[in-house]
Amino acid sequence: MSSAPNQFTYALTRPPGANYVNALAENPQRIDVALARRQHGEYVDALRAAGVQTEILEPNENFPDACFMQDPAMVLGGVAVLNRMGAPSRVGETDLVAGFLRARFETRALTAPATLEGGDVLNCGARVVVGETARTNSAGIAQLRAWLEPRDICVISTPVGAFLHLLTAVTYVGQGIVVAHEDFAEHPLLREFGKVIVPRAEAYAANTLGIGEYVIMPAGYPKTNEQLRAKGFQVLPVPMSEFHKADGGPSCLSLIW
Ligand code: CIR
Repeated sequence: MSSAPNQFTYALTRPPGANYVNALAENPQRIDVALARRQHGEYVDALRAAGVQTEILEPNENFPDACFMQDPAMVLGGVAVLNRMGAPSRVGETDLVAGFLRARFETRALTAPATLEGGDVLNCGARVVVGETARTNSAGIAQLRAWLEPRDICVISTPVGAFLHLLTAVTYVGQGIVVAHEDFAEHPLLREFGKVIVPRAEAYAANTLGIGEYVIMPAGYPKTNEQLRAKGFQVLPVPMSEFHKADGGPSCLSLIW
């Protein structure tokens, strides 16, 4: 297990478009797009406060979930991985970022029958844990492993159960510490980590974004916030109600490296 902090320096973000009202959601609710855009602005402010150079792309009106930039691609071990989305309505999102990444990184693209979404990839530096979910299958995990293991990144996989993505249940905030939903916290793969345990009543707060000494988390979850502060992190709470409605949290809104 790595005890290094999450040293991210650059993030790509995309504010929600007008069609964000049609985003995928397990329990659809009415979304206030104007409020979502203001919350996205506060999220970008938090990234910048944490020292991350943050690029803001144009909203995309063809893909309602395109603000969730974590899922269609990722940068791991210096390689940009172009994912193959498991959600049919999101498949074209990878093409929206492929050109940007190809111009800057050596890239690898997942191919059929693989599916893999960034929300299933827990990046702990020298170790990556990948969730097997409705969005990410064993072929996707095998392709990722073949690219990362020669770069000395160990890829481990695990079923995730009832959560949408692995990162809905647990996020890594650096320094050997995970923020884990209490129903996932005893998972054997998390045995070696320090833990912030998120009580069921604060379940949404298990998705965070750790950047160096900072953690961006949803506002309104005091028990999780307090535990993070007690571990020495500078907590940046951001109102996220309109992203919660579409099952996305702070990590989901950035393609970060
Ligand atoms: C979806 O269902 O794909 C979006 N509504 C939410 C994606 C959240 N992304 C993430 O956890 N990385």
